[in-house]
Amino acid sequence: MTTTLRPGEQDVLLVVDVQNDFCPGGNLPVPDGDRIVPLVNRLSAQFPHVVFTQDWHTPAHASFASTHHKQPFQTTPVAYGEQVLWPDHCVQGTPGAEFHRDLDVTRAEMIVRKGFRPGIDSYSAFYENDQRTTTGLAGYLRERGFRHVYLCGLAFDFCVKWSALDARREGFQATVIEDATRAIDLNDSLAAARQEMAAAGVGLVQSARLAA
Ligand code: VGL
Ligand code: ZN
Repeated sequence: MTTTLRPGEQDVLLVVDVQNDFCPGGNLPVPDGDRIVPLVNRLSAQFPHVVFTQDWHTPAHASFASTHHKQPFQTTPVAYGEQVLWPDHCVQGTPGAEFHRDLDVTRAEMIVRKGFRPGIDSYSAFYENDQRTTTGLAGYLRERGFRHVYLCGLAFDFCVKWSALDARREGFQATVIEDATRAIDLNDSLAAARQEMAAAGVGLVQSARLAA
């Protein structure tokens, strides 16, 4: 028998990148990305505290294939390692960067924007891809007294994974609510993400575990 999880004052729900460009019809669609929206809304009503992230790139961002005159989904070496080159997505101020229209953000206590430095990508809500430039989220969460970060959103194998790993690195407990995520699954990135998260002590639960 598994126990029911009852989110309390030390728990925060982190809703990652539920934006138009990551949904079908967007520029970097995650398969069925929009299907999680009703569940994410339900979860954000269940948690006493909710934080959202928003991928928020400059035009001609370094993570865009077009910037390098390359095809999307290739990788290229950059100062901080290998960078996957993505289709242009979540450009600041464009419709693709907006939250999905049905996403309920009314209970957002904080919205973290990331990836706004032209030369560096940021998958994680905590650190940009150089793993040193901070978004300030860890300090915010600590100052608020949170101990346990629950994650949902898009995409499981990129921004959710990196955020969960960095939450652990920053000393938080981290649990991904799996059915409230969807994956891109590029070159087996889904299986790799599961392994990396398990090795880092990131928990994986289904939303049914949470008290209604
Ligand atoms: C994401 C690729 C590029 C994500 C963001 O939200 O998972 N993936 N930018
Ligand atoms: Zn991005």
